[in-house]
Amino acid sequence: MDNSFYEALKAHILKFERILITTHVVPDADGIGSQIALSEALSAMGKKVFCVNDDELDKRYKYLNEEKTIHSLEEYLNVKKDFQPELIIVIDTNKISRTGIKMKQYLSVFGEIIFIDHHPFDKPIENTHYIDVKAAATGQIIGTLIKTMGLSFTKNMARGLYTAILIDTNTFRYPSVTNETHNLIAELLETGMKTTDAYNEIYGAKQLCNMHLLGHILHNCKMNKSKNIAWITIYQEDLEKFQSTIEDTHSYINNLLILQNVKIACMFREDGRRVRLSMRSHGDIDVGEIAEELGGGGHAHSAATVFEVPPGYDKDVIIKNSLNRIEDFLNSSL
Ligand SMILES: [Mn+2]
Repeated sequence: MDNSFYEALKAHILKFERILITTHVVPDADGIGSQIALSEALSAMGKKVFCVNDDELDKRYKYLNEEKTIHSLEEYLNVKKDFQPELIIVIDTNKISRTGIKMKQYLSVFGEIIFIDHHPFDKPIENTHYIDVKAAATGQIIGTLIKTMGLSFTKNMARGLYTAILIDTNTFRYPSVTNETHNLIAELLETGMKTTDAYNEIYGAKQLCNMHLLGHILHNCKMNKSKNIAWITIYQEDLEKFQSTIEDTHSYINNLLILQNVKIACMFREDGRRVRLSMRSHGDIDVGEIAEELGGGGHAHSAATVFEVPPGYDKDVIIKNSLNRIEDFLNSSL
């Protein structure tokens, strides 16, 4: 994105003194790391900033929030005192509805809202939606914005932004990774931040039971006849048997992309009366498109949706039907 994008974004934000930064519900490291880095940058410029999310952070992301920069909405309402935001910044999503039910309701009284995001959006509104779909992560946009503000990165900002980009690119594996991404990473590392700290926190904190669950799930991995779609299914009973939670299975899908000729990888996860579907793809296959058709959304190479399972319906039938639609979609894309 050209410089004018960042200059406009910077000018927009710096008009305000009291700023609230939020992200999508069930936030990932891109949202959280971006919130932390932007909040530190704006505080350094003398702004009063609160980072507020619909819910508490998942335990696996707590290490990013050592300084307790991010509050749940409930916590924030208790500690904010007379703080009244003049500007709301929504990060890593472009719809207010994605901030969560409680957050959306709280934000509904504020007029000045901007979105900083890299997800595709049909009708971005000028001066409201600062969207760069080419950015590998929202963390990359925030990193460039901080540089545009003339600030130097701190180690804490670097860890947040590095983790944001690491997670959103599946450890630098997606085609969204460019020279701009790596140039920014180089600057982040100049702060003395250790790549292994981020990597080990995110990927290296598994329990043995979780390793056994991964083995069990991958053992049951399936492919279609053409061997270009691979999928795994994780049922509630698997989680119970291996004393794991649905959060532990977050990155399992990435293992499927190493299969020869695979174009789309799918992971179905049973979550109460829902089935969560995550998809990854190689090459020109845009799984964001099929995810949208199935009621969800995402990027070209990483997308997701959720199916509600009505009473009396069989989850496996829902899985089979969606696989058929994904296969039709793939055949029409090849
Ligand atoms: Mn993102």
